[in-house]
Amino acid sequence: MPEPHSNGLTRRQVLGIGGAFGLLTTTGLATAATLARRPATTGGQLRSTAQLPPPYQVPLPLPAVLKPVSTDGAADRYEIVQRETTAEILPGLRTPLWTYGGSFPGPTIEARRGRPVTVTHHNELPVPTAVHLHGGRTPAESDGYPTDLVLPAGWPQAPHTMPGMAGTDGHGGGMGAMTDPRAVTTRLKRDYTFPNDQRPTLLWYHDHRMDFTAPAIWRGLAGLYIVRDDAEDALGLPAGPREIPLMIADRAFTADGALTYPSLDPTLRERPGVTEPYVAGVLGDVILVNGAPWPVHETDAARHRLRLLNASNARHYELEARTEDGRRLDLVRIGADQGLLAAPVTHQSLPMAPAERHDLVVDFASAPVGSLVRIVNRLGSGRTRDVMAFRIARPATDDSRIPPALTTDLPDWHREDAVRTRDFAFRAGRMNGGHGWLIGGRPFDPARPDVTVPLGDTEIWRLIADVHHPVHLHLVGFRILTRGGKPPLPHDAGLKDTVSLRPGESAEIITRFDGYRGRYLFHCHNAEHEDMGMMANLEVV
Ligand SMILES: [Cu+2]
Repeated sequence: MPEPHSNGLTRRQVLGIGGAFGLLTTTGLATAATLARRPATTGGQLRSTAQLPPPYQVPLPLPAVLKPVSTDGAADRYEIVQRETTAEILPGLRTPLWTYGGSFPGPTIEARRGRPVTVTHHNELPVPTAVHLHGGRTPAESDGYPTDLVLPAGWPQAPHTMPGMAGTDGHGGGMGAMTDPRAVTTRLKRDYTFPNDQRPTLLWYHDHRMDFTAPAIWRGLAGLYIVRDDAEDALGLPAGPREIPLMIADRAFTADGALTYPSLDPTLRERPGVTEPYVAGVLGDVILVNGAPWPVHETDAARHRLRLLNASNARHYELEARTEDGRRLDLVRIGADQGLLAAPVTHQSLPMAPAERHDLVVDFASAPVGSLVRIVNRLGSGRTRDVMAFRIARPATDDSRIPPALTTDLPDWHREDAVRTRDFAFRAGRMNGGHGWLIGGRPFDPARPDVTVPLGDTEIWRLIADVHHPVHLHLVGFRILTRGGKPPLPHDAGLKDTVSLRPGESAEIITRFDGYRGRYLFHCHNAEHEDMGMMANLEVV
């Protein structure tokens, strides 16, 4: 990792950025021509052999809200059993899944700001797991560090050695034998406590096991988590049945309905990584929303609050809402990854990288009753252009509103507040003789300190990418200061926890490292990149 250095553009910083670009041209992965094309996505697409349904036939499922097992005292307690099951995703076929509580997506947890939640996760899956609440301001012991594993019954106890880490080689191979003396493993179950001392927003929980996060999420280990507070409730935004969470994820299916994924070791026990065509990311050819293929949702001709999450491993979207007569409805963005914007921003289309969230209000009042409003992905082709549709079933009264001022509690960090600046290059490289994805030239090593920050310090991080890399910081939200050396784009507004770097692009972000001391992470949220090394330690001291 580069040494921290004082603020201001030094000669060394300029050379550091230049060096990153210099290396791009030698990897062969991101030549000048590739960068000029700005490929819409990064990864290889699997092809389903299952019979796929036509679009807009399957009803949109709404994930069940989990009931607490107790609400006594100062916290709400929940239980989730991680277990294998099957579900009907494609009509007439059963799909084996790994689930939180028997469904994909897992059950939604509804939390109130400032009221702690404890979730006891029971691992009945055949492999170790770790649960991370993405976007959570979470104490380190509950943050789901990738070696803080919950071991299933019968898994050999080896607290200081990563299971299956030894003897990997070749393309997409693992990180070689490594140990993590700080790992805190548990057997069968673990309590995760979330203080919810944070701005209200849509979070998501997902598996974060070392080396195997991507296939575990692909098999179904993802669920929604919503933090609310009184101030947001009082805004008069569309609510109740007109507030709809939408978890978008692509998958691919074999003829018998099973998920397909190009793991080198399909048991996910020994050897991490994917086969060569997919090392840049795994894309599916079926778009699921809340676990259903190209679903349709019948609703009122009124304003709706759509709470979008891109839970795909590697697929990027650029979303539009189109009426049957070819109009694009306004996407009024009211919130980012980390909660409400200061004021709404109207978009015609919105890009969405893996793990990003958008909080939108869309008004269906102008769509004729009986017509469809389609949500389409401008970056898709063929069937991956379709995402889902709303069928406008009935006229309706609408007393919702979009206040011109949404919140005043956004952090107000300025460049001059930063006590240091750090540079990180996210790019392809060699790892254990195979293909890897590196931060600052190095693959992830849980035992190596990468970034150490005193609690309360404000820093600017300068990030640069070769191909698409959605960069995510645990613990903190940040603001985007610049993108490609220019002011941020309209969709960069608000408090973020994931910034989508486009091919060849740099960005500057600013954050204050407050909350909790301990061991956290930052990483690429292309899940395949993450599994193949693109992760680093962030220690708050
Ligand atoms: Cu990446």
